[in-house]
Amino acid sequence: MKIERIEMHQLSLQYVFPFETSFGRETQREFILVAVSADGVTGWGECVAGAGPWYAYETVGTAWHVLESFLAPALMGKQIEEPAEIVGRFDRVRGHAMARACLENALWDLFARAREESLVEMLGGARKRVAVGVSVGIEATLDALLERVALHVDEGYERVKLKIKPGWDAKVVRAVRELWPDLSLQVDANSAYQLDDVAIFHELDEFDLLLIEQPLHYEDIVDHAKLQAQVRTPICLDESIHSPDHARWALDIDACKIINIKVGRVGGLTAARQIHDLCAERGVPVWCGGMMETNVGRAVNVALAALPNFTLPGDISASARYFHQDIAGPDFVLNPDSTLDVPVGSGNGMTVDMERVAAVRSALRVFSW
Ligand code: OSB
Ligand code: MG
Repeated sequence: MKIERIEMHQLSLQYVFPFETSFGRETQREFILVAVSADGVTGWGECVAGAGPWYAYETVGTAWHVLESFLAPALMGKQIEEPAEIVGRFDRVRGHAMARACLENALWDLFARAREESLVEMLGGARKRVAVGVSVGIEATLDALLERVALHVDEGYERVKLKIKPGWDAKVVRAVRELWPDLSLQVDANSAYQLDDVAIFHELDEFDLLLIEQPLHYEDIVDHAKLQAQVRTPICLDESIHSPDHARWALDIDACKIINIKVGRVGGLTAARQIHDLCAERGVPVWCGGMMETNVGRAVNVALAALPNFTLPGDISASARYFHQDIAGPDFVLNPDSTLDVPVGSGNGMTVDMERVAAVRSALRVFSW
């Protein structure tokens, strides 16, 4: 297919409730949505870079720059036969995985739609439903946190992830564990600790957690390997894994026992599937992380999580957990068994609401051939 048109939309949506992690609190999601068209078909991709360089160095601003100045021009007018081809074309750009990923994901959607196939079929996933959980942010008080967890447990989530940071860790986990002894529970530190804090991780070892996510430095694997050797609970890496090579390096030195795969962080669906395959070969479970996406990004996550080695519940909650009104639909609704249905429609299964996009848009850039 010859790529004839690329649109970049900068959008902003208010969260249903603020989300706080060890790197800060946010009340709205700013993001870029891209549309790639060829032969009268359009595919969509969501860029998961955020407003500031907190989770990763990429931001909406850097992604916009890299997309506009380098990636979109490299794709415009090109004849492409497979979405994976783009990986080679984008190789010259070092880093900027989130910018690369949104265009690659738009191509997957475009090709799937052109072939009248679903994204999950194109990826080779077989599940009709995927197990999911909910990521619970840091709250002002322990009571507020317990209320929030109760709300999500009542909604039907069978797995909860608690965001932790120094001063908001063992006592919070203990309180949640006491109220919900059988809940599948895990924690995410977003790099808020150092190896010297090992005593806290020994304390966390008591609570039968599924995993401890990214406790140490966001680029580290060496200290994580030292920590994993000293704790029982599996360590899961998020921020430190940017590519299939990073996954291999981490597994080679036993820096973790589990990997959180985020499509944006690793540069697209091709790399995400490669990490899935590598982990499957090594007997290492993976799960699908989330970046507070709209339904466009969520549809990609759900399709990816339908691959066989995604054996732990993903951070892919129902649409209602994120925004009052999404920019695409249909919404994802939680099934009573804490799963989401995998879309079966053509492409990612989503229809973008162009009126809604226009209403929440702050910038638009169009390339046409
Ligand atoms: O570390 O997993 C993370 C959101 C933004 C940045 C980093 C993270 C998260 C989440 C959100 O935990 C999970 C979700 O999208 O539901
Ligand atoms: Mg994380």
